[in-house]
Amino acid sequence: MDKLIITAAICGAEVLKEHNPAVPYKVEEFVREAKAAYNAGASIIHLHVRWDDGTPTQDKNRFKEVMDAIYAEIPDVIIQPSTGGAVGMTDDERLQPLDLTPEMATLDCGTLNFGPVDIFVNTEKTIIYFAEKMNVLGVKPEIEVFDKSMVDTALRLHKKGIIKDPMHFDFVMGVQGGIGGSLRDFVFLRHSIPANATYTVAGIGRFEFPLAMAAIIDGGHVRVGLEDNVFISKGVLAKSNGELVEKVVRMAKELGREIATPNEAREILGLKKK
Ligand code: KMH
Ligand code: ZN
Repeated sequence: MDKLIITAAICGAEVLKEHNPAVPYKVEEFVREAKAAYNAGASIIHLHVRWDDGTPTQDKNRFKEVMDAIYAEIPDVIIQPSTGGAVGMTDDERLQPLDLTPEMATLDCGTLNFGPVDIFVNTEKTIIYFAEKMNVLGVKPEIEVFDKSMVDTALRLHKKGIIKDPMHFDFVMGVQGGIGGSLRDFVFLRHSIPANATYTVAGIGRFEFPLAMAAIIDGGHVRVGLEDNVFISKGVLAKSNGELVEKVVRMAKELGREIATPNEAREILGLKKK
């Protein structure tokens, strides 16, 4: 079984300091949270950025500022910018971090209700536009699926050569409007991807740690972080992204699964060594 790749989704676009004061807004807070996650065992930082007042942005200069500051402290970490951004942003607004040619970026593979009032729009035209830009720039997509239909969309685009091998999926499970977070749903997604594909699982809210456990056992990979869940245990706020990663590392240790370094993660995912 491969070593375990832990991704830390340190910020997100929806969660606020009101939900957990450790959510980063300022550059130094991004560095603090990325470093805490990395020191605990994360090899990938899934990154959204904000302005100092907390407003989410896809501004490429802000991404550059935050990424440069993170790399200055932890040069070997893998930074995976979001191209999902926040609900309501235009395609070209969302695509800006690709101009920095990151090693990886997210590729959201379908539209869904996102909470009680919002819709996260990803038409097939948008998905193809994003995927083709990633191909031209040599950016590896992490295929974000919030439901089984999105796996099917990705597989169809893979068949057409638009999404390339080896595919790497992120099962985002438990969003209100997407697939649930049960073990049955996890097994359904897990068995819907090709044998040569890799996956990570991002359980939202209370699903974060049970699904992490399932993926550790199954040979998959795990995403945790304040974007997905602000609690370390029921009713207890996590002190940092690092604390969430530490919990996954403890779980993996109990189950005998070793943790991947960033370069080991690069090897598993087919990225170039840094
Ligand atoms: N903020 C969500 C609307 C991604 O990072 O690619 C989209 C999202 C997915 O978080
Ligand atoms: Zn995200």
